[in-house]
Amino acid sequence: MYEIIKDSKGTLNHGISACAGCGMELLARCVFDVLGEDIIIVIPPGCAALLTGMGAECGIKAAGMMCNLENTASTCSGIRASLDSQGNDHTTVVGFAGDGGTLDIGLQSLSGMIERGDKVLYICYDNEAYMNTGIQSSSATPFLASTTTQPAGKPTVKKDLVGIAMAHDIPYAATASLHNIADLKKKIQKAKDTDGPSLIHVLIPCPTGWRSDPADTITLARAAVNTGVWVLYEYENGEVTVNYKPKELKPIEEYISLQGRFKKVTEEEKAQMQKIVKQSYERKIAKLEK
Ligand SMILES: Cc1ncc(C[n+]2csc(CCOP(=O)(O)OP(=O)(O)O)c2C)c(N)n1
Ligand code: SF4
Ligand SMILES: [Mg+2]
Repeated sequence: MYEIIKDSKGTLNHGISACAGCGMELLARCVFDVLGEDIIIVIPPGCAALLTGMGAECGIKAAGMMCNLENTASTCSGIRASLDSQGNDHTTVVGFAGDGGTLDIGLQSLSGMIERGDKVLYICYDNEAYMNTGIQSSSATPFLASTTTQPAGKPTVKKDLVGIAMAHDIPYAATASLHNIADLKKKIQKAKDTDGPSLIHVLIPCPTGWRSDPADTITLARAAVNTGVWVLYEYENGEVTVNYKPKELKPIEEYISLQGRFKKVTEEEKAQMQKIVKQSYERKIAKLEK
């Protein structure tokens, strides 16, 4: 049996084995801060599985289980159905999965969960690749980022997860960023209080996979928003709110120069990236505010 370290503060113990500067760990601490211990957390294989601890010690002081990579959402749905049948309407069922487990292999399971209207809080921590198995590209990997499966840079752009959830008319969905913890926590609370499925998609700087300085994790999260790479918005009962619009977009250079995964990008490619980011930002804002 696993032993829970009881003297550590909060629902997630200190001393777990994520890399220095890991954004996923910071996000997990925020999630547990808001949700407390009356939860059942479902985590698929991936870096978040590290949170459960090492050896005989368990890192999470709450109920949970590890599912398969492809079925986080359907596992959550099954747990919700079981709790409902026992008349339990107070325990939050939360899925906590990476981009590979969400935007690729788990997408069908997530689509079913949203379509059925199951009351589950689903959080996608998006570090933009299959990090735990050695930095392979996923459909969340951005244009021209170098990964072990696409060392010359990914030739296509990122999938739009919240856009897909909006197409299901999900009751609540939001994007969030680690540089604005107050906004992130407010969204987790709103998602928890939603009477139906909810989704939060968080961009997660990952020093190991992005080849960035662990000290730059928050700087990168902020730069993603200020360059227009990451847009902060919410979809709530059919209404969209754009939470933040930079007065003027910062040059993409401020974001990519801090990351080794963009080291091979040429000046010509950089100009192409800048054009794509600006166009996609403007299109997205126009679509969301229509
Ligand atoms: C069906 C299946 N295929 C492959 C794997 C191997 N695998 C374990 S973790 C992982 C990476 C998951 O990537 P992501 O969901 O982005 O999480 P991250 O590792 O980035 O935290 C993979 C491919 C698996 N467990 N199951
Ligand atoms: S590889 Fe990235 S996401 Fe995984 S534990 Fe390390 S920093 Fe965190
Ligand atoms: Mg990932």
